[in-house]
Amino acid sequence: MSEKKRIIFHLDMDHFYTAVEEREHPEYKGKPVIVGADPKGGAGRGVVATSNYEARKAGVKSGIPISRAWKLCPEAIYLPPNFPLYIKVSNEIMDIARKYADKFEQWGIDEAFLDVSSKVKDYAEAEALAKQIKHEILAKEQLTCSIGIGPNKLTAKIASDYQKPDGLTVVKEGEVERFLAPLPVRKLLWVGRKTEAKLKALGINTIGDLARYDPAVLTETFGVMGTQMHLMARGIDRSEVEPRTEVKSISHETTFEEDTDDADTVLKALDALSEEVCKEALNQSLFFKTVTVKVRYENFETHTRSKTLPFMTNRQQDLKKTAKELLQAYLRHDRKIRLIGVRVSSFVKGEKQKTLA
Ligand code: TTP
Ligand code: CA
Repeated sequence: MSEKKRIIFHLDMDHFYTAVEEREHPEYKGKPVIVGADPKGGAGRGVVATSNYEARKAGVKSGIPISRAWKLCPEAIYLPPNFPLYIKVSNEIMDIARKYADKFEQWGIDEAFLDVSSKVKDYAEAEALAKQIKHEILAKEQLTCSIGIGPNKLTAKIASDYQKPDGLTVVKEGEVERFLAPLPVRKLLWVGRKTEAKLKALGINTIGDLARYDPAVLTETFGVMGTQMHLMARGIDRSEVEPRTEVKSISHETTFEEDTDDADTVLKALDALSEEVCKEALNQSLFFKTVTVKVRYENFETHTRSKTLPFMTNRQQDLKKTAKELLQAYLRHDRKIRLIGVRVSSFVKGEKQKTLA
């Protein structure tokens, strides 16, 4: 049975939070801009959410401590995140993109997959359509995005990242393996730093190295993930663009003013985070099943633990209890904690009236 040919887009906004800030404040244009925790003159303890390309040139990127950003780029404009604004802009962009697709899947705040298979008859038409989407977003929102086009989600996602900012990369069916081969394995979805190190130890650096590797050995070493990785390296991905509730997870985290091993302080902060997360889930009428806590110790060693509940909930007491259970193992007298976080996921969209529980 021959499979139906698909054409998939992945759209990703360029340096999203800082791009929105630059749009709102044209005087920031051309200067390094960093959105994240308060740097407090170098003593701040949170992290960078994102930075514009000028700040990236100085080495400042998402996730690094804000104190490090301050060292690298003290002259940057530092801004706290304005989530309500980013969410509003995100919704407007998604509404623009959605209408071009047969099937649409929002992925995070500033990314989306579009299945446009029935809208275009070949890759030339696909490219023209992508230009039209980019044009409409620029005209209406004064923001640029990068779009990747390919025969599946995996290829489209990697292609959107290939030329940034304001990029458009087309990878036709039949060109996928050649496109992927020279890229580092890290570019494959789900390949984290630990897996990357293990692959390097096997002499696998590029996606091409992985594609040529004996799949039996990969499966033996990495289990199901090894089989999956080998398929991905060959550009094979049959997953569908799935319309779903836009939000995949809701999370909040906090960095303590001082590293602490005081259980009361940590648990109090954990309760406050659980309350914030629950409020957001309620606002969006979402019920969750999976709870994850994150702990970062003073030496930056970071752990996460999750639990999937046997029921859907959006009640504060359920989240508080589960988060506490998960965190217990990390409360130790010999180790101080720097940061904790709470995340909920596995959502189901609820009826409005049920959310008042
Ligand atoms: P990304 O799409 O990963 O990054 P970006 O849009 O800032 O930059 P790029 O041009 O490379 O796509 O994330 C989208 C937004 O999500 C980003 O603007 C800020 C937020 N974010 C965080 O808050 N923390 C993080 O660690 C990351 C990676 C992103
Ligand atoms: Ca982005």
